[in-house]
Amino acid sequence: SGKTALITGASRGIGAATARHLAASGATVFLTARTQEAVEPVAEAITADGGRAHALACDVSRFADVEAAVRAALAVTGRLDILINNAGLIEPISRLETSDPDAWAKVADVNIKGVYHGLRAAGPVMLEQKTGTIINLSSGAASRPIEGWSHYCASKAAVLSLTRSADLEWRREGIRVLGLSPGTVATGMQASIRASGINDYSRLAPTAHLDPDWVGQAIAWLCGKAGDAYLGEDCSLKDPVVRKA
Ligand code: NJP
Repeated sequence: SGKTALITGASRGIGAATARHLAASGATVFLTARTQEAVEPVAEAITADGGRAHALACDVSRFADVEAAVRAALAVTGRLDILINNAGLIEPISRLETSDPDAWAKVADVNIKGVYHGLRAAGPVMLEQKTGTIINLSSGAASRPIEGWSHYCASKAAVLSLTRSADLEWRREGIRVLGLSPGTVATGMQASIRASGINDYSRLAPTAHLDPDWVGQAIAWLCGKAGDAYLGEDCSLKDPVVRKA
């Protein structure tokens, strides 16, 4: 495709699968995670398969890290076409009355501020290019409470709200901002949810889990669609409050 893509949280799970599929479609991919060691093997495997991949350390809860990752991509290819704001976490899972305020805030730092940091760092570059696609990983948990998940549910609702704000401000400028809520995906995140034991998952058959590879494929497919292809998730976008030019 000749495009440049930055994927946060690409050391495993949905992010790693997305990086593989974007690279297979011809994009140069920049994979990020908190440590270089965690993300390097994924980038190396993509390169071994004939793709163009770079590994970067980037903690999305720190704006300077995210800005540096965007600058690193620009230094190599001179552009940024795709940003996948995928990094996220749910631990620790805990009912509100016993939750640790610092741990609760950490989930907000990564899941909410991390997405904002991606938008803030990539937005000016894409606005200058007048083209770009940003996909933010939200969750079905955005619209329904799950016991012990208050931090995660609140953070993913915020991701949808941020997605709407960015889409409202930037769609006319040629930038698509999409929110994706994939459902239950068989990754390390699901393993840690089950290990917490707080929710009863006994009624959920293992086949109900999506393969992260399918989700990565779907994300890469969305990124390959023409710039005016748009996937909305909320009819409230029909009547956006738009600042008069
Ligand atoms: O998660 P997992 P998934 N800065 O745990 C990274 C959403 N989602 O693939 O630094 C930067 O396998 C971490 O890297 P490392 C979900 O909420 C999931 O399941 O090496 N990166 C790793 O690469 C999340 O937003 C399901 O630990 C940070 C990655 O994030 C996204 O999909 C359902 C970081 C997490 O890999 C990916 O989830 C759904 C930080 N501070 C939405 N902290 C599902 N799995 O069922 C963590 O609807 N990472």
